Amino acid sequence: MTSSIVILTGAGVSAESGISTFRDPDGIWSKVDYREVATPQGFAANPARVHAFYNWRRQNVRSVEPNAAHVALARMEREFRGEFLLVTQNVDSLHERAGSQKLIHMHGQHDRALCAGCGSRNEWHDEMSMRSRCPACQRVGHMRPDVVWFGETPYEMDRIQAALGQCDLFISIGTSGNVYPAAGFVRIARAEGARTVELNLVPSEGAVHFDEADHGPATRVVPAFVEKLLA
Ligand code: BJW
Repeated sequence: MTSSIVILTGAGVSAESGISTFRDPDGIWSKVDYREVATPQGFAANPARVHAFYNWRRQNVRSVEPNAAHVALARMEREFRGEFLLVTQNVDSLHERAGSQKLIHMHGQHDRALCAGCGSRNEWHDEMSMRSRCPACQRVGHMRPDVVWFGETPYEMDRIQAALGQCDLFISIGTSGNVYPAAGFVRIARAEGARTVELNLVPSEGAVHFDEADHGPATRVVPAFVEKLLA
C-alpha cells in the first residue's frame, strides 16, 4: 500500500494551459538564449533585457487557467490518506490556483521578487526594472525576479531530499529530465525503494529510471492516473 508520495512537475503540466515549455521545438529556449536571460551572468551583463523577458512572461501567465492535470493533482492531495509533497519546477502559480497546498516551487515564482541587496522575497505582480524599490529595505536597483537561474541553488532542497528519501511512490510529470538537481530525483527515490512513474508526452531523458510510464498529454494521463490511485 502506498503511504507517501512525492510528485515532480515541469513545464509540460502547464503546456495545455497555454504556457510554453522550454525545450520543445517551439519552446522558450528556441527563441531566447538561456545564457542571456536565465543566468546571474546574463542579468549582470544586461539587467534591462532580463527584466523585459520576465515582465513579458509575468504578463503572459495572467490570462491562463489551471487545466485538468493541475486539478487532478490538487484532488490527489485532498483525498490521499498519507504523506504528500508536490515539487514543481514551474514558476507559474497554476498548481496553487487549482488548490494544491503541499507544494514547493523549487525554481521560484514569477509573481515574486527577490532583493539582491537585502535578500528579502516579496510578492510582485507589476513590471520590474532597475528603478524598482525593495519593499523591505527601500533601496532601488537591487530587485530581480525570484526565479532560480542556472548556477543558483534551487529552493528547499533539504525538505525535498528528506521527502524523496522516505516516499514509496515518485511520479514525474511533464518534465524533460534535462535540468539537475530535479532530473536526479527519480534515481534518489528509486534507490530508496520507491516505485517510480513517468507521465509525460514522450519518454524523458531519464525514462530508463522509471518502473512505469504513461505517455500522452497531461490533461489525459494525469487525471487517469489519479483516478486509478484513489480508487
Ligand atoms: C508535455 C506536454 C503535455 C510537453 N503533457 N507533457 C552538467 C551536468 C549536470 C548538471 C549540470 C551541468 N552543468 C550545469 C549543471 C547544473 C544545472 C543543469 O542542470 N544544467 C543542465 C542544463 C545540464 N542546474 C542548475 O544550475 C541548477 N542549480 C544547481 O544545480 O545548483 C547546485 C545544487 C544542486 C543540488 C543541491 C544544491 C545545489 C538550477 C537550475 C535552474 C533552472 N532554471 C530554469 C529557469 C527558471 C526561470 C524561468 O522560468 O525563466 O527552470 S531553466 C528551465 O528548465 C526552468 C524549468 O523549471 C527547467 C526544467 O524544464 P522542464 O520543466 O523540464 O521543461 P522542458 O521544456 O525541458 O520539458 C517539458 C516536457 O514536457 C517535455 O518532456 C515535453 O515532452 C513535455 N510536454 N507538452 C505532458 N501537454
